[in-house]
Amino acid sequence: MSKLLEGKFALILGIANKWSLAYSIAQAFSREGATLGLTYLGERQKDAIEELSTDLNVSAILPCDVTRDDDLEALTQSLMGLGRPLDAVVHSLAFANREDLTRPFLQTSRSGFLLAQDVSAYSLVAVARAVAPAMTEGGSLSTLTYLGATRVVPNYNVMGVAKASLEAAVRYLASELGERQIRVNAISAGPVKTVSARAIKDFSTILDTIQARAPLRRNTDPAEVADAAVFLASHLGRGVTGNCLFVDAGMQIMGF
Ligand code: IMJ
Repeated sequence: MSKLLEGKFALILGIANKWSLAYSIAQAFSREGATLGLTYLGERQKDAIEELSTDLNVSAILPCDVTRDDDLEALTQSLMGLGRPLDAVVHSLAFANREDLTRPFLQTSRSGFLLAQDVSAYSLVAVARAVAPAMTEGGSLSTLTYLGATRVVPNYNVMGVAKASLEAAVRYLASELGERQIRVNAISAGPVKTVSARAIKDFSTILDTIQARAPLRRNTDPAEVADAAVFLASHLGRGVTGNCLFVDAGMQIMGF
């Protein structure tokens, strides 16, 4: 079978370690023939990403702290200097202060709220603006979201509000970038045991509940999320923009 991303160049932001959804996505993109650019945050992630990239088809590893405009400007310059159009971008980043994911939402500070919005939602807008000039032949921008954007999930709190903002940003960006044939979508993944999720109180109980109640009676495999990202980045996804695709074993449809 021919590969779905053969000849495409994709940028993936958000690999921190081998459990990252961004890493599963990078593996699936490589399998489908894409050449990858990866970004990292800080020196610790640089080493991790260099090690992980050895069995991937990686042509560029670039620093990018999405809260720094300088980094984003440098990202644009690096991409423009590669001499080939960028076809796909995956944004798989989020951060909130840990105490804002344990205290009551009512106690969220202004600075904690703004930090979550900056890293987890505004960053999509900033990344879209930084990468669009390199997407000269159109392309696909996908981000990762979670059910807590639209439903109340215990402890998700300030991240839920940030994901709501992210999902709205997907629609506004899709509307504006459509004329350049750039599609913008979100993938709403069911809970996956990443390092981000392990820190969460009662995470095992959440996974058990999904296994018992989700239509597919199991949890979400990162490889399923990655394959949905392949679809969106590929020719097969050409008619899909401004959308949120749930890859969650069906959990999202359940009322009880
Ligand atoms: C996060 C918090 C509460 C409940 C949660 C999650 N559930 C799931 C997550 C049910 C699945 C994971 N998730 C979808 C996230 O978006 C996580 C974001 C996150 C996690 C941390 C932990 C460590 C930290 N800051 C964080 N910022 C964002 O210091």
